[in-house]
Amino acid sequence: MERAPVTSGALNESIRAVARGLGFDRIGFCAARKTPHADFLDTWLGNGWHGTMDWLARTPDWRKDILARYDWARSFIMLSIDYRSELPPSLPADSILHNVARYARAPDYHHVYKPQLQRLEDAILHLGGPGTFALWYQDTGPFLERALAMQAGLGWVGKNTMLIDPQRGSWMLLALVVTSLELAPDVPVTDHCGTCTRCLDACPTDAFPAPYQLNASRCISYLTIEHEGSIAPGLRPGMGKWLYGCDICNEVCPWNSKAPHMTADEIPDLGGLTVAQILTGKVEHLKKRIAGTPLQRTGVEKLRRNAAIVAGNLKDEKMLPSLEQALQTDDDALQEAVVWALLQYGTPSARALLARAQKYVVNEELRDKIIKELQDNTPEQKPPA
Ligand code: B12
Ligand code: SF4
Ligand code: SF4
Repeated sequence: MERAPVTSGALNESIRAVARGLGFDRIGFCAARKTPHADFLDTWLGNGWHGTMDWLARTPDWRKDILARYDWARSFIMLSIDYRSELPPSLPADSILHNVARYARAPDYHHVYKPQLQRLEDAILHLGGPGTFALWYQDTGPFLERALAMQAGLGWVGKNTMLIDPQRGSWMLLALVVTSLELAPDVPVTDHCGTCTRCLDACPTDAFPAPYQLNASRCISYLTIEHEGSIAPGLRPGMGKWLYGCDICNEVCPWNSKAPHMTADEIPDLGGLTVAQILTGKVEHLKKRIAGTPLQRTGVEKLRRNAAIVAGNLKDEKMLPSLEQALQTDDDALQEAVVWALLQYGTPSARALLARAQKYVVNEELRDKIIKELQDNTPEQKPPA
């Protein structure tokens, strides 16, 4: 096809001004070509580090090099939006927002930024003139967004694999417009991690096999949001309090001390829910409460599974009635997670509940596990004197 005319930096500045006016916090440009570490994706997929996220393995060639998908692509306009989302001090201690990753404590960003991205795409088509192509994407497109954002000067990819801005840290979401316009590229940001290893040391499930590499199938974010079915028991204790997502490798990063403080004035509707309610609430009611937030895509079933694991890790006696109620389900995966949780408590009240559980548990294997556990660990009764 015919190439769009080469443009000067003036067009960059016009696009930058429009994007800034639409509220994007960082705007950068890079060429639509393979990034230096793109081939690492093949190793990553080959190792099975994507777990059950099969959609990531569908179009690796497009992800690595967009020219394999759009032969007209010449440049990327890389964009970011800050989200830090501190919790308001008035938030009740049992609100699930304490157990939800920061980016998800708000309406789903996939919907929120659509109008601005569409307006930017329209503006680029208008500025480029006839023959220009431009398409916006956020998160779900076939792109290595962080690697591209690094090329476009938005930040560097840290050892925790996050894109980090040396001025404002990593609490940001990314988006892009791919276009046929040849735009002057920005200068990539160099690595500022130095000898630091805080994120690698802090990860509770040892999800980093090496710096800059994440085995997603061990990551709490993946386990709580994406993973289908039962979660490997060996990974459950590391999941701690996390019901949805995980922020630990961002929280510990020293570059985030520079991030702007952004506290929501109002508690989002989601904030009124508790882990106990996730376990016991009516499905239809819960669906309404999580509608429009990122939790909606994960769904009530997986959230309940996660809630049982959180209860098992926190061992809060007040959660026992909710666990008992959650046991009375025909969802095998949930029953299994609840039994696991009760076994973590190791207290007389949890054991009493397990003894009653034999009534509800229909899965033979699980029932045998409970019986064995009760037999093995019941203190011997002294014979009467
Ligand atoms: C799949 C996915 C996940 C998976 C896998 C994450 C992963 N690290 O691969 C899971 C579910 C675990 C996940 C978790 C999270 N995610 Co996510 N995720 C994605 C998604 C859709 C694709 C990522 C991908 O392609 N992974 C495959 C690997 C191979 O690619 P990569 O991580 O980009 O890795 C590159 C570098 O590490 C590099 N590399 C390898 N070796 C080396 C060596 C050196 C020296 C260098 C410089 C680079 C380098 O090679 C890779 C390719 O270039 C992107 C959106 C997108 N389309 O890009 C969002 C995205 C990366 N996620 C995002 C977020 C916010 C998160 C969470 C913080 C959410 C949360 N709080 O729970 C966590 C963070 C966990 C973490 N430490 O990464 C943001 C990141 C924003 C930022 N500031 O970086 C993105 C960009 C979404 C968005 N549009 O904003 N995510
Ligand atoms: S998000 Fe949590 S589990 Fe995943 S790599 Fe970071 S610290 Fe580890
Ligand atoms: S915690 Fe340290 S090593 Fe990890 S990303 Fe931040 S600066 Fe880099």
